Amino acid sequence: MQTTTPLDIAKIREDFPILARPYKDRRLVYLDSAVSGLMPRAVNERIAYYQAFEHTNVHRGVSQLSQEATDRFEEAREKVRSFLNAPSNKQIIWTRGTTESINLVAQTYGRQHVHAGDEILLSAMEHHSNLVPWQLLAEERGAKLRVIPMNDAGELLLDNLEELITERTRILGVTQVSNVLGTINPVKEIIARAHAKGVPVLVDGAQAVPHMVVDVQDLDADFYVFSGHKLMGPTGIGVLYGKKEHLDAMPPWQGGGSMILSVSWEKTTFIGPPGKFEAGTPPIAQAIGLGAAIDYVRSLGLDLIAAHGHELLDYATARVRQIPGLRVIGEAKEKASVLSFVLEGVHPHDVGTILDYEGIVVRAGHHCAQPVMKRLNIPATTRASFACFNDRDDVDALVEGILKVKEIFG
Ligand code: C6P
Repeated sequence: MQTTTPLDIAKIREDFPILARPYKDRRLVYLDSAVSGLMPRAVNERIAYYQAFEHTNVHRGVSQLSQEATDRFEEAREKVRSFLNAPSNKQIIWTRGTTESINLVAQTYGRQHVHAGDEILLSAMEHHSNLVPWQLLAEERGAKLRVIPMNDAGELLLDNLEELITERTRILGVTQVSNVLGTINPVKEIIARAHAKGVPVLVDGAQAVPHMVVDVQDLDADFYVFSGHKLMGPTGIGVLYGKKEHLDAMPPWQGGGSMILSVSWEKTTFIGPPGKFEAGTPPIAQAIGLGAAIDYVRSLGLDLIAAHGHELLDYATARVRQIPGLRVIGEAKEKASVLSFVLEGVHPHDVGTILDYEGIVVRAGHHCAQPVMKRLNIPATTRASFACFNDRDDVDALVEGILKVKEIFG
């Protein structure tokens, strides 16, 4: 059954070859886009074309081939710049993913600014990627992590934010969308309030970019990070956006080729951003693939994708709520299309495994957010996440699958 949003879901589904493959002798019901988006044919084809006809190294050669590869690579950077509405493509740094982007900031900006007794403020719903790098830094520096708490619905408690931001706070890290709860955090407001106290903010956009239009200038984010594979691009590519004044002042992270002005045994000098942070041969095909993914989502329209996701989330939430013994985890007023739940008497891993027998791919576990599990006093959840190619049939299959799980577990 189609949704009522203007996206032509049947046509969109044809863009994803994987949806046509048999899975457990059934129609593949992919409800795990929050772990990794499926790649549309256009992205696969763009990568294959690059590999077959355009590939060599970038920023190194005098050949036309090398210039062409460099042009395609830099065009992809420009697509990311425009996607985030960053002021300059010099502020777009390629990384391997969200995790690497955050580690880069922690180990450069963080090491420059965080010293003994300082504080790093994070939200209670951070993915391990926006927690562990800061914890490593805090341990190294003798600094302390502080936490913005959340309520049982999975909403950040921001009333006392100004008290949590002290004169020792050196950076605030917050996810725009929680990968477990689906909560959309008011990052623009958080950034304004942090800035009022002179504290820069890193926004983890890993789960936001597939669901909403992001404008880093409007947000006034100091750093914004995301992964290509969550946006229907390939794995192995991610993005770090940073404000110019931060990137200019930060030291390089890794050393090597392509990031230097001059090297001697005595001293090395470096080029400016983004090259300063891109030592070695970059993930060229992956960057070009991410550019193609951005073209794809923009051709559908991010606002239409968001509206479709909301409609499916509302439909799915209403349907699963009718299942006795099922509890939705994450009931924030503002949510992206992520639906976590627990089923009384059945471990989420068992739920996920049985759903998989039925051809329904979901994620089960702590979702790399153990502090969230601890806060909500649950070991894990089962999580369904929706994308532009999902329809109500997928949700209905999920509901039938859950009923089957209940049948098996009595
Ligand atoms: N979340 C999920 O199933 P990487 O692995 O670097 O591409 O992304 C890490 C990451 C960072 N922040 C958020 C909010 C995320 O959701 C993720 C990845 C996946 O929820 C895998 S654990």
